[in-house]
Amino acid sequence: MNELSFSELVERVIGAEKPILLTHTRPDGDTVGSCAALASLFDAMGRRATVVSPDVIPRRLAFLSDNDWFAPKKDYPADATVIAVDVASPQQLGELQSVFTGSLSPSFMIDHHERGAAFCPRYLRADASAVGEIVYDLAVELVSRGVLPAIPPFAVNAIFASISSDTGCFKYSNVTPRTHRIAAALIELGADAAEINRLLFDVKTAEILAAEGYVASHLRRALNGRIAWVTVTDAIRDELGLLDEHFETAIDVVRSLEGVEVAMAVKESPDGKYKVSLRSTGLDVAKVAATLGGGGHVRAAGCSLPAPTADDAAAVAVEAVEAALLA
Ligand SMILES: [Mn+2]
Repeated sequence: MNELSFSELVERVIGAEKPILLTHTRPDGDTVGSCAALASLFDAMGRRATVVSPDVIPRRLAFLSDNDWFAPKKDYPADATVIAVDVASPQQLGELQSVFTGSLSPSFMIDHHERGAAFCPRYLRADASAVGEIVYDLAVELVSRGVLPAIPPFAVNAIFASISSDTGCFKYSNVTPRTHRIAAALIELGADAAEINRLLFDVKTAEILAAEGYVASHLRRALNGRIAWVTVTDAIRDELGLLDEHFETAIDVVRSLEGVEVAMAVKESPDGKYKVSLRSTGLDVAKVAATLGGGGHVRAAGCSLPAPTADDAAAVAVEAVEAALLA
């Protein structure tokens, strides 16, 4: 699969008729925010975009997705231009893999995952904290070429949200001076930074707080506390009356424990496998995840493990992390 240059990306976006934007599974603020921003840019170019997500979009992202672009569609035009956004591998398209195939196969992808697997022509910028940084450059380029008079206010906010989301509110190691420069430019353009950050990080439903409470009281540790994890099974979710989406911040609770170098959340998936999320303070967990069939970033990665129980899946992941920490 060929790698696109930035100008090739710009040409493809300008040439995209009937754009369909695909998010990745378990959609986060970057994939949703970047799709929303792109939809807004297309809208300003007089083209109606559709965003399709393989999984339900979390309610806290409703300020990005509660609009017509994200409304469910019955069928898709055969001549649509399908664009995968922040999707690192075909597996990350989930059930959309079987929908967007043949004439509806993705035309190109926009991504920032260094160890991703391209499944169509790709524009990749691994130094971007979020796909939102790329969408910002795209928006600026469309304005400077006169394709757009200005970046639409909705896109300004959605790009800010995508970057803030993937940087943990500008806290993670993926933040660069450029990340802050883009954020500053977006605030100058009118981004409501305080409100977006409040919606993304300070508002939690009672269900999410209940899930975090469960996680905080069920932490497991290994290697003198250098590794910590929690397991979340269907049975536990049922018992607590909670859904998978309520455990999205579980990994953040685990990683906040003092002394933890690698945090993991092991969650039972609908496919019967166990989805393992990994966060580290320095260890290359993308490498560890790759040995287990997954991928991601140096300090944030994941994989999906077949195992009889959550504890078995956790044991496999803990062993791999231990080996890497002691290597
Ligand atoms: Mn991302």
